Amino acid sequence: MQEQISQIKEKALEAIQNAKDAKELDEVRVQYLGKKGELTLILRSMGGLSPEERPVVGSLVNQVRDELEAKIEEGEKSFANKVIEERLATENIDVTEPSKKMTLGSVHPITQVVNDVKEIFIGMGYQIADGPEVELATYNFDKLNTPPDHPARDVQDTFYVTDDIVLRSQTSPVQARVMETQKPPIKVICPGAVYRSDSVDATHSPVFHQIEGLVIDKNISMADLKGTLEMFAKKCLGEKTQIRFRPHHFPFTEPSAEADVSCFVCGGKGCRVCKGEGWIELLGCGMVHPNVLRNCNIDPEEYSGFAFGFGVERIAMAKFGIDDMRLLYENDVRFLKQF
Ligand code: 2U9
Repeated sequence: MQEQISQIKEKALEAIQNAKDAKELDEVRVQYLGKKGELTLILRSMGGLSPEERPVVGSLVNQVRDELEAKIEEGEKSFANKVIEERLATENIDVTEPSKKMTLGSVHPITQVVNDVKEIFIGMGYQIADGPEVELATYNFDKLNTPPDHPARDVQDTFYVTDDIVLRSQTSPVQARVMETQKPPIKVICPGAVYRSDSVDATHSPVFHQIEGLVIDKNISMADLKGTLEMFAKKCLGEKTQIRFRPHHFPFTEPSAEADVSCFVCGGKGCRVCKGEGWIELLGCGMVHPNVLRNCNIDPEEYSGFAFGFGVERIAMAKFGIDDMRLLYENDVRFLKQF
């Protein structure tokens, strides 16, 4: 039997030597070392050997199997290297070949306005704050001096999740949360999506974007508000931009105002964008109501502040000459890539 094993070994080594590729090598492995391979059959037939012969033959078969496996592995490595070498010799990369054309996206007009506004206010020392879009009614309304019977709280206007939880209708609750957790001086702007129960048309959407700002410190006055917003208007819409304030009413500010800017398209002469007025409504603003300060644990005897807010879509539409808000949400790249 030992003679037979050494003949199998010689035959197998020769077959390994003559294998032309990895496939032939694998066939050799199956023929000698596979389940029904010649060497495996020897192991299986060892039952007929005497107890003295069995360990000797067993050890020899294992030795030959290890040797053949090592040779086969060596052969496999050599064939794998050959494949790589062949590829390296025949394939080459043409670094001068033009790359595949990629379609580049563009920054959405709403994001462009948000980014511009953020940059301007960061330049004036403001921080950016955000908060939940699903908000407690207390933060969206009560703390902002908007009582339970106020029309803005009607189910016709606001989306209610439960009696006490709403989709925020403004980003003001973010500022209320900032006031509760930070000590003055506070200078923040809060950009984000807000929700109102409006039907979709050219100038309304149930989801739109707002940016609100808040400044709280000692001795903050209406003069600070006017100076800040004038500077913002010039930086955002051009140095020639004029700003004017009209009295208004908001529950969370007193006094309150709306601010218009001279039309940045016609410079105030009257055109399609300003509808012949020469002025474009920009934002709402005012001095933070003492009740709001108290509701957010800030002493109105020690501190005062101003706040403002505007809709991002309205600014984007005026700035880019877009006459239908729905275009901003359709995400048609042919429209978006113009900006
Ligand atoms: C706190 C106190 C006061 C934020 C303000 C406005 C005026 C305003 C609207 C304009 C159009 C939003 O997009 S719009 O619907 N906003 O006119 N917002 S003052 O006042 C605050 C905010 C937070 C704690």
